[in-house]
Amino acid sequence: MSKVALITGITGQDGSFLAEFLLEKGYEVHGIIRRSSSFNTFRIEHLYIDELLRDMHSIKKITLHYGDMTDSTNLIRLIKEIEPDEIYNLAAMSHVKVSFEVPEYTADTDGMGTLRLLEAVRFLGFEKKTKIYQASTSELFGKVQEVPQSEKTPFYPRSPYAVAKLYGFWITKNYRESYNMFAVNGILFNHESERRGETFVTRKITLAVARIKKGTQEKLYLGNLNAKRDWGYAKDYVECMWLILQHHTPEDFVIATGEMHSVREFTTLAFKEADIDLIWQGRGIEEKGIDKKSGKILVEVDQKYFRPAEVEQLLGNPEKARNLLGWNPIRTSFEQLVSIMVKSDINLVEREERIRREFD
Ligand code: NDP
Ligand code: GDR
Repeated sequence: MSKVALITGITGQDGSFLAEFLLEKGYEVHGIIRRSSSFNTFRIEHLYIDELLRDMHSIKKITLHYGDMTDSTNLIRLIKEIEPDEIYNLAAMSHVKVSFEVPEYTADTDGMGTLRLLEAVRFLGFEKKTKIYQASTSELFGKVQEVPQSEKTPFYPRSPYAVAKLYGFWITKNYRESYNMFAVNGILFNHESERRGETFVTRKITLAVARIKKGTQEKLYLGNLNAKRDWGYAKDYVECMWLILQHHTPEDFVIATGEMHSVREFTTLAFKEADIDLIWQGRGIEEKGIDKKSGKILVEVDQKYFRPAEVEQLLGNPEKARNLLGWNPIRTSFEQLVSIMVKSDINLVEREERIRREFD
């Protein structure tokens, strides 16, 4: 009998990689998707299009269900039907800056949503059957109290998103301690990929680099170039989610590379990957990234991308995961990550251009 997994947020970056990973492991995978006026399943299309093939070869098994983290009866009904061995709670309003615009919705989805899920499992009497992974975040550390940050570092959230996730973290731990549930937090530092949402800084940069290279965009506007992050590759990180649930005791883990780079460094490297050498001139809001060869200004700073409260730097200490889970923190290096993303976006822009020309 194959194990059954339920993934909330299956249409997101991590959900799509995790679904692939679990299918490879022979799991029967269920995912919750939201009703949307336009397609939101492009990251997992290749998995459920295989449904016909799956029946022929009886290998892959993925089933999608409509639902929402704000709807507790829906969650109860789905969990009752699916009877999952493992739940991965990845659904969230995950954009830090946007959370300042929609704080109440963020609290409802990211904070209360986690409670609804835990409570559904408890209400159905699945405490002993169903393990729960909660997608916690390095944003919990926010205004950092020590460097690098580990499982023992105190939290200081700096956005409505991080405060909502703080509730998610503690309620997961509380249900573990109160009801003896296998409910655990993966405190994941930033992880990126060619499937990253286009408004997160790394993807915004790599897509702009590809468009500038191909001549379909003039400039890239960014916010805080000095912000530093511990950036890993999402495909490597989903394995950790699974490993955390396979560990013999329910424990929380920090997942990070242990390396930190600035937004400016990421930008310079991304342009370099497209054979454009950037030089930086000016300071603060006046800073500009200039093409060394042509002298053209390619990057400017725009105040609108700054946050009301910023997390200046995050650097994780992945020692516990390395020692207890056998996790190799840097499977894909920073340079490889930037290269994967730029190459993928150059291919994407070329494809878009070909299609546009065909229909012109
Ligand atoms: P994405 O933003 O790419 O995906 C978020 C997913 O949540 C999407 O499938 C989205 O659906 C779904 N979702 C949003 N709101 C709701 C709701 N109300 N009900 C049901 N589903 C909803 O995030 P990532 O894949 O990058 O991240 C996965 C999780 O990990 C998130 O919880 C995030 O906060 C957390 N995290 C991410 C890190 C990272 O660096 N990527 C680091 C640490 C934590 P739709 O497609 O319809 O919008
Ligand atoms: P983050 O990711 O806030 O760390 O949250 P994001 O890529 O949005 O920002 C990283 C840093 O870059 C700075 N920045 C910009 N950010 C964006 N989005 N757009 C810009 O133009 C820009 N210019 C500079 C930001 O100020 C910030 O300091 C991500 C999300 O995936 C969360 O869900 C997750 O919990 C954390 O990572 C870990």
